[in-house]
Amino acid sequence: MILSKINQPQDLKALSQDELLQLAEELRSEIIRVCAQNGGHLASSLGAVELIVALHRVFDSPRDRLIFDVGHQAYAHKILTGRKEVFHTIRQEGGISGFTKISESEHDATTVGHASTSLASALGMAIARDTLGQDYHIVGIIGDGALTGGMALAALNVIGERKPKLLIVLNDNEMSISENVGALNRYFKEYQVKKWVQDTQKWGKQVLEGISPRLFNLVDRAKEAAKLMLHQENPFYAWGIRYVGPVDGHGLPGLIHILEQIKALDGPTMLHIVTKKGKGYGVAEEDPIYWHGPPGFNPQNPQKVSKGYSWSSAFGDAVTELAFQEPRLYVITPAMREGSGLVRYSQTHPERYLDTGICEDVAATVAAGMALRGLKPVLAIYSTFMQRAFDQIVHDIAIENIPVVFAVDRAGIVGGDGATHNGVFDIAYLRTIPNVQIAAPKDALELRAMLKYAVNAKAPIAIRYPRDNVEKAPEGAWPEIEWGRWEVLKEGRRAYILAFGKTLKYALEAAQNDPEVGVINARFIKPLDRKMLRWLAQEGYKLVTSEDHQRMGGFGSAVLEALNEMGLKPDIRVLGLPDVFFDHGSIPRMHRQAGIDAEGIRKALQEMGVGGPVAQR
Ligand code: HTL
Ligand code: MG
Repeated sequence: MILSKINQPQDLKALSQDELLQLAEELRSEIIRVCAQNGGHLASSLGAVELIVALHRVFDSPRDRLIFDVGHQAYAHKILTGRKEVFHTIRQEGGISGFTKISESEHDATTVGHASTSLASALGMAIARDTLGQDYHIVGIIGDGALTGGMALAALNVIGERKPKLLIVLNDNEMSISENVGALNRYFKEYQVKKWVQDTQKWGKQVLEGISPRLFNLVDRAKEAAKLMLHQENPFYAWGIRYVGPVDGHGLPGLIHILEQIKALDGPTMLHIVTKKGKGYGVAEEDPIYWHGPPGFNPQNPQKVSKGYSWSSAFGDAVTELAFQEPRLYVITPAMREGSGLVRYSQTHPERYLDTGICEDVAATVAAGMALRGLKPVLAIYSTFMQRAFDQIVHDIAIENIPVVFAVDRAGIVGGDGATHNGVFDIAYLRTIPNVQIAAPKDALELRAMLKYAVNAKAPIAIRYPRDNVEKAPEGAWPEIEWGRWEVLKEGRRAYILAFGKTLKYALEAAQNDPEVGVINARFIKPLDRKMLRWLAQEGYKLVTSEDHQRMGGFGSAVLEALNEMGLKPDIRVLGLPDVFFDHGSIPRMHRQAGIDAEGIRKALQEMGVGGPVAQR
């Protein structure tokens, strides 16, 4: 085992070429072994193994800064930078993060999880280095998917103007989570790769000669050739960025050689490498979409497992059906077709489906444009990624009350992906925006009712639901919903729990067999059901609100504000997530820790003198 000898990246410097090749294979096995146990971003990390070995061989981390985009492809980097003993804890509670994280290792240049940040971070660091008169290398590593994001493209614009010494590695596997989209992607795929340019510029020749001519062709694999382009017509030249590539991202010796050459260059350089997502693991190469981020599996006999019927599937089924009734309905996804449950929709209604790439901001304003000109846009978006579209929601949508429907998925704590992916701010930031309405269904049937209402409404409406499974609703069922009205699920003599979405099940558990405690499905978060709230307060019921969302500024805050405005002062406790970031781990355990589960609700009731603890009943 070579890996047993590697504790720090410097240990790579002494390895022979054969040992480096063996190390890459050992890293692959370790990544597969641990992903089989814990689940994780398998295919992306397998595709970046040679790149990461080459980078650590040529550069000198942590002095040199390696900046990964998203951070989900950096597993080999984690193993090589002192974390091999804890690698098996990845994404588990108390274990290491599934992404790069500053507080976890000095080798992690940034804390990430969201896409398209690496180039801006690299630029900032390069400016800091140059301003402070320091001397080290900065490498931004960005996927072809992440390069579809406006942040990345806007950063290139500044990089091309300021021209700091900086290496950008474009790790192009032609895949985002699903097939990558966009004109730049098409350019790489169709035009540039076909166009054979063997530049005769001086150093280009040197580079060419140095590369073992590995046989490689992206478009026509039968055509064997080593490909290196150093080409003036490349679009990055227009930006003032030197472009080298495309080169084989799995040819380790060639990669090391070319990185050594580029290292000496001044100004910004983009090295375009072509990789295969899932490289080295048959099933992942064949189906990189499923194996992008699978749950655990048997490494000897890797099978796809059904993750059950999720809220995302419930949304996907509903919107697919609704689109038959609503010919102007149009669905937009910012690069999350699978995660948002839209595979079936995209096949059933391809003419009313748009994947914008990883750019939630653009997706939101595109939706606004569609709505202004007669379509009924539904933007399927994760709560955490919607943070990227805050200003677009304010400025392009809400000011003129433009009817865009937001299907907000992964609302609440998400588990293994951790702090970067938790969807725990959306209520707080949406509810302060005038005109925006927020609803949260209790089940798949209510989701259908809300969706149908929202698609025909004259206002921006967000419908939020969690990362969880849900019972399937009957096809063809489109119940009416009384918009803005809460629903009493269980009557109580002395107290009511106000909950919605995921915390409703905790509320029902907390109230079970206790005639004193009732439960209200507070499915409208904005506007609140003030009528019912007034009645509850005036009747003297004690109230507990509970939400899988930050307590600050969330649903409970909204209830307190409304009571205050109405001059009512019931005995009330507000439960929600505390003012900290929750890392990766088990969702139920984090809910327990935050005190929003049945136990926590029970405890709050007890403090108000209602009922006993769950265990005693
Ligand atoms: N939107 C934003 C702002 N950030 C993220 N991370 C996503 C959506 C979701 N997402 C990923 S990984 C990924 C997406 C869209 C695809 C990235 O493709 P890329 O890398 O080509 O950059 P590859 O997987 O190696 O091909 C995660 O949330 C992990
Ligand atoms: Mg990719």
